[in-house]
Amino acid sequence: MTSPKPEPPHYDNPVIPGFHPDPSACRVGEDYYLVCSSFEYFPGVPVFHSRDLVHWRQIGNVLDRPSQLPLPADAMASDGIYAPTIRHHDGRFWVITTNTSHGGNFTVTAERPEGPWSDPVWIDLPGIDPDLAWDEDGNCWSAFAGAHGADFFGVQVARIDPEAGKVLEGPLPAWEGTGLQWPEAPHLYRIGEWWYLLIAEGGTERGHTVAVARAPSPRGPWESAPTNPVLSHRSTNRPIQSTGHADLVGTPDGQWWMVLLATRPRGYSPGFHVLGRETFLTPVRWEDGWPRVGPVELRERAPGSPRPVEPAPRRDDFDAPELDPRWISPRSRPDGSWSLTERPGWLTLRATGPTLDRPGCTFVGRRQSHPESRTTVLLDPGTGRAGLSVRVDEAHHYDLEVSDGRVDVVARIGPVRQTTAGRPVPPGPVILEITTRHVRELPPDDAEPRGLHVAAPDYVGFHVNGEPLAEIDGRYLSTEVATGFTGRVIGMYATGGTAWFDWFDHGPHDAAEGP
Ligand code: 6LW
Repeated sequence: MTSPKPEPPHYDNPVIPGFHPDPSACRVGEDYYLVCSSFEYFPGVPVFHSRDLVHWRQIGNVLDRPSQLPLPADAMASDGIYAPTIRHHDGRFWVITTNTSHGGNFTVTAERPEGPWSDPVWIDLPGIDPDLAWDEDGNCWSAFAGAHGADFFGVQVARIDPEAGKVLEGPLPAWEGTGLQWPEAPHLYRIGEWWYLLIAEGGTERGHTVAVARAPSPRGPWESAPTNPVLSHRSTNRPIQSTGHADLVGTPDGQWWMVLLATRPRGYSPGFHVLGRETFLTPVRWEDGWPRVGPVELRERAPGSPRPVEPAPRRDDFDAPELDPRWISPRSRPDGSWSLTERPGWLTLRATGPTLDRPGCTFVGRRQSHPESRTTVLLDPGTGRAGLSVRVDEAHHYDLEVSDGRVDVVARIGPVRQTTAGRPVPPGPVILEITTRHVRELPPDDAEPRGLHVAAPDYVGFHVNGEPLAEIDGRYLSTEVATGFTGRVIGMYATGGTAWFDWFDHGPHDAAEGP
C-alpha cells in the first residue's frame, strides 16, 4: 500500500487583503518584512512581519509621528505617501518613499522593524517609487520612476548617500521599459553575475504588467528580457486583475518569490474592485538567467513549510494602552480628538470637524479586509453625533449615524448626499453593524430593474441592534467610481460632541465563501 504523496501545503491569495498596494519586502535571516503605500492616511507605511511569506502580521507603522508625515490638512485623497521600498543593510532597516504632498523623496531608518523609525532624511531625487540597493563596494543606488514631463520619461538610477540625503552621481537614464505607459515601481537586485531591474508598466489598472531587464552594472546598459512582460493578467478573464508593482524576495533555501499588487473586481462590466489594490504572493523560477513568473492564482503552493505568525485579533476591546497599529485616520489624528484613558475600556472620540464630507473630521478606521464582511461596534453616542462609516474618500462614503435620538443611513456619492433610511433609537449604547455581501439571488421580478442587482460588486447592509435597516449597492464605493489609489476603510467617527466606542469587530461575513 503506498501512501499518497503529501500535498505540499497551499495558501490563499491575497496574503495581505484589503488596501495594501505597492508592496516591498526583504528578508533578514528567517524573518520577512513588508511595507505598503498609505497615501493620505496617518499613521503611514504599515510594516508587516512573516516567517513564511504567507502569514503576515502588522507590527507597526514606519511613519507614526506627525514630524515624519507632514500632510497638508487639505491634501487630496490618494495624495501623500506613494510606493515605499524596504531593505536591510549594515544592521539597519531602511525605507525610502515619496510624500507627494510635501517634500518628495526621503529615507527613514530603524534598528528594529517595529520602530521607532528616524525622522525623514529628504533627498533631492525627482519622481516617485524610489528604490534602494547596495553594490559590493558599499555604494548605494536608487532607481526611481522619472517625473512627468522630464526629457527622459522612464526609470532612472542615481548613486546616493542615503545618510546625508545627497545625490553623488546621476540621475542616469536607465530603461524606458518595453514601450507601455508609466514605467515605474523599479527595484534593483544583484543576483549572480547580473544586476536586474524589475519594473511595472502599463499603468496600475487592468493593463498592469511586470517587466525585467538586466545589466553588468547599475549604470547599464540594460537588456530587456526576451520574455517581457514576465507577468500580466491583462485581457484575461482571471479573477485576479491588474497584477503589477512587484518586489522579489529570496528564501534561506534558495527559492525566489514575488510580492505584488493586484485587484479582485466583481460585478457587471467594467467590474468594480472595492478593497483597493491588495498584496499577493506568487512563485518565481529562473531560466537562462531570467525570472519566470506564472499567472497569479487565488490558491498557490506554499513556500517550504509554512511557519505562521500569530494572526491579529479581529476584535478590539480598547483595553490596551496604545491603539493597535492597524487603526488609520485621514491625514491626522490630533491629540485631544481621541483617548483610551478618559473612559477606560472605551475609545473616546471627540469631534474636530462637523462632517465626513470634508477633511478634518475625527475618524478612526481599519482597511476592509474581507470581500464579504461584517463590522460591528458598540457605540455610546452621548448627546453627540457619531457612527460607523465605510469610506473611500470624502465624496464616497456610507454612514450609519446616531444623533438626536435617531439612527440614519447616509450615502454620500459624488455630488449627492442622501439619507436613505432611519428610525428612532432609545438613548444609551447602541450596536451598529455594516455588512458587505455578494449578490447571489436575483430580486423578485417586481423589485428594481433586475440588472441593477447583478451589476453590483456587493451590497452594503446596515443593521441597528441586530435589526436590518437598509442595503445599498456597493459599486459607488469602488475605485472605478471614486477613482484613486486607496480602497475601502471602515471606521468609527464623531462629527458632533464626544462619543465612546466599547469594542469594534471586523471579520468575514458568516455567509462568505473563502477568503
Ligand atoms: C505608485 C506607482 C503606482 O507609486 O501607483 O501602480 C502609485 N503604480 O508605482 C501609487 O500606488
